[in-house]
Amino acid sequence: MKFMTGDYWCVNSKSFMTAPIIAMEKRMSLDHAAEYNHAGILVKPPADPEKDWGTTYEALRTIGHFHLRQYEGCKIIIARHTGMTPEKFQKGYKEVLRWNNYAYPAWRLLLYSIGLAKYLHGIGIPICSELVAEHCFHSDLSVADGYGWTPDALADKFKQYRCYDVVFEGELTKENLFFL
Ligand SMILES: [Ca+2]
Repeated sequence: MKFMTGDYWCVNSKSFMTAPIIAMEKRMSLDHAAEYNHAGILVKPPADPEKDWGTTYEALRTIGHFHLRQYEGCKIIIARHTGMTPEKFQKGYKEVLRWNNYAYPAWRLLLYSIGLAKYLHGIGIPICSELVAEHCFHSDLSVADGYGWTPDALADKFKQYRCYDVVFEGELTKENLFFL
């Protein structure tokens, strides 16, 4: 199996929010480049080309479980922490499940735009990429608690840190997922 439970992904979801988020990420990123506006966790890997392509846990309008196929045709990067195990995944998953069904804290995007997201997080509802980073933290695979991470910062980390393997980067298509 190419993909595993506990893989993380970032996507350019081509939504109406994609362009403003990416513009903001470019301003925040040390490399002044960004191409991904959303991120999530792979809970169940893609198994059937004719079905949903696997289950995600991610922060959309609400935080919850969705399916990877919703990003068909979008550019995606899927990466794996070299230390990820089923036990570590479960440990982190149990923690981030406390956000299940919470509404997306859209107001925090404003904090990102003024550079305060790392410091102001109220009761703590994470945005999409913070949910991923928080999972990583509770899986004992990161020392950062997760707040302040953008999808671009995650993608840069996946590509540059030796503790991550990029399992796939490219257009999310049936051919690429199942037949490459
Ligand atoms: Ca960047």
